[in-house]
Amino acid sequence: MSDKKRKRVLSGVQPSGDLTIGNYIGALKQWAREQHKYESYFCVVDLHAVTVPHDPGELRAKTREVAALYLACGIDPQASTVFVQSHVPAHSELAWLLNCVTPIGWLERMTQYKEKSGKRDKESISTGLLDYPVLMAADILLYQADVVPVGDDQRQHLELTRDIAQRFNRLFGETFTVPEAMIPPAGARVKGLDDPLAKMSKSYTGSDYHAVYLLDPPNRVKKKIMRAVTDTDPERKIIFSDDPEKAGVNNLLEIFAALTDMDREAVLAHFANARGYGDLKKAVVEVVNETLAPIQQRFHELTSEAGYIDELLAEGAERAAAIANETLALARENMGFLKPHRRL
Ligand code: ATP
Ligand code: LTN
Repeated sequence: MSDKKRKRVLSGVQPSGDLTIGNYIGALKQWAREQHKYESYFCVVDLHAVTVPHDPGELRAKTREVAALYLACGIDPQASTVFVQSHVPAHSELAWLLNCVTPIGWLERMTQYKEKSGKRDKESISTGLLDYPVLMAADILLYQADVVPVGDDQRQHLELTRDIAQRFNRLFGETFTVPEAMIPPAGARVKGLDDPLAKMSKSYTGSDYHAVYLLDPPNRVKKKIMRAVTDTDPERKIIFSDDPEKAGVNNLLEIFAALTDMDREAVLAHFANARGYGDLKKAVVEVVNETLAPIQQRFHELTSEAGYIDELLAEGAERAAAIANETLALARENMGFLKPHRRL
């Protein structure tokens, strides 16, 4: 195994739509905060984005956009390695090796697979959708990552990654670091503004009022949040609560807490004198817009310089491949693959 000086972090987002404040709170905000403590790798997981039907032109555009948003949200490309998953072929190859040590029952039990394949018939879902978590395990294990910062919806995939790593190590000898998930204290599962029982998700297209996107202008942010579903509680109680009836208010409070880094007590004190849900919503509009303004400005600067992002991604892929190829070689060796040898 490679001798690491600092612990490693790896995480990724799919270029499968416009990034939401759920992606920011669950993932990017933590990445930016933690990046200097670790040797950090942040990947745009384009191979994951083709597990559901996609448009090729859109995929290319979104891949660049997501990379630019990583930087706009505070990832420092000097300190962290930013790259595109498909630029490092070791991801696909390790996924194949891991496929062959992963029982299919483990994949069939995954909640995300069950939800995404749910009501559709087997002729219309790809094998890739079932195999998605094995590719994710490859992403993580290739970098011998110690820590994986993700939203709560990825907890189960992280458990599976740990199971795969342990099984491989047991079968073929110590090869992979067994990683830990890092889930944020607030906002680990931001809910849809239109439906506070469902996860806010970038690929959901059922309503214009579901998600706030990182590139939404301030007036659109305001419109969406002011229309957010709350409840008909006659007392208009502004409280954190697991009660499904209060899910809308709880979601707004979670977003507020995550973006201000305030704990629950401080948040409740802040709203102690609020007059109804209108005040709560206005306060959330304000912090969301304050968070997004510098991100959007930086995004426009980064993307106005032609070729800058592509160059950075090419450099990132070289750095990433150096680590990934080392792990892949070890996995191949331990699994018993013959190396190619030429007679001199
Ligand atoms: P899709 O709708 O295409 O499945 P998504 O919006 O769920 O996408 P992913 O690319 O699957 O986003 O996830 C990227 C990261 O963002 C992951 O770490 C995930 O846990 C986190 N994340 C996504 N949605 C939320 C959310 N609503 N709340 C908190 N974290 C989230
Ligand atoms: N499955 C993740 C995206 C993802 C990922 C990863 C996250 C793919 N590979 C490696 C962390 C580490 C999701 O958020 N849906």
